[in-house]
Amino acid sequence: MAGNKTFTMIKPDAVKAGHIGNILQQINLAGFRIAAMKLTQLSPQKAGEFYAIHRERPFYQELVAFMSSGPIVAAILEKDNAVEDFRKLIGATDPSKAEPGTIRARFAKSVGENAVHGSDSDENAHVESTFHFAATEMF
Ligand code: DAT
Ligand code: MG
Repeated sequence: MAGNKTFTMIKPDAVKAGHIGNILQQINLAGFRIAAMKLTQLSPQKAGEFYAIHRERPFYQELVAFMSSGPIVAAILEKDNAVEDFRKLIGATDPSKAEPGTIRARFAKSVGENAVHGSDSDENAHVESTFHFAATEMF
């Protein structure tokens, strides 16, 4: 059975461009409840750990530099079938291939600076949530 939580980040490009409010509104209108949330900034080391699964990919250094370049909004979102439904809401990794109306189609600049993160499995949603939040910060 699919879990009911996913983890997201509004990435530095979208925070810088002033899109926090519009992105959170779209998330709420799609039926997700915010179970945890903070404005924070990843150090290069923490960004490297978060994306360790991609360390052999050619874009890893660029990804770590970008994700630590400015503040992000980290959040845990709750809804039935959260992981899959949130991946649909954000659209494809490359915004030029994202369905019209998805968060990445609306707000992302490029495949590297693509506005939002969404967990890709229930297991990773849990790992990523506990990476960013203590139990006392989850509601
Ligand atoms: P997603 O974020 O859709 O799960 P992913 O897990 O494959 O995508 O990659 C993680 C992030 O790495 C992605 O959001 C942006 C960056 N990235 C992926 N492919 C890239 C590429 N070809 N060039 C630059 N950055 C890339
Ligand atoms: Mg991914």
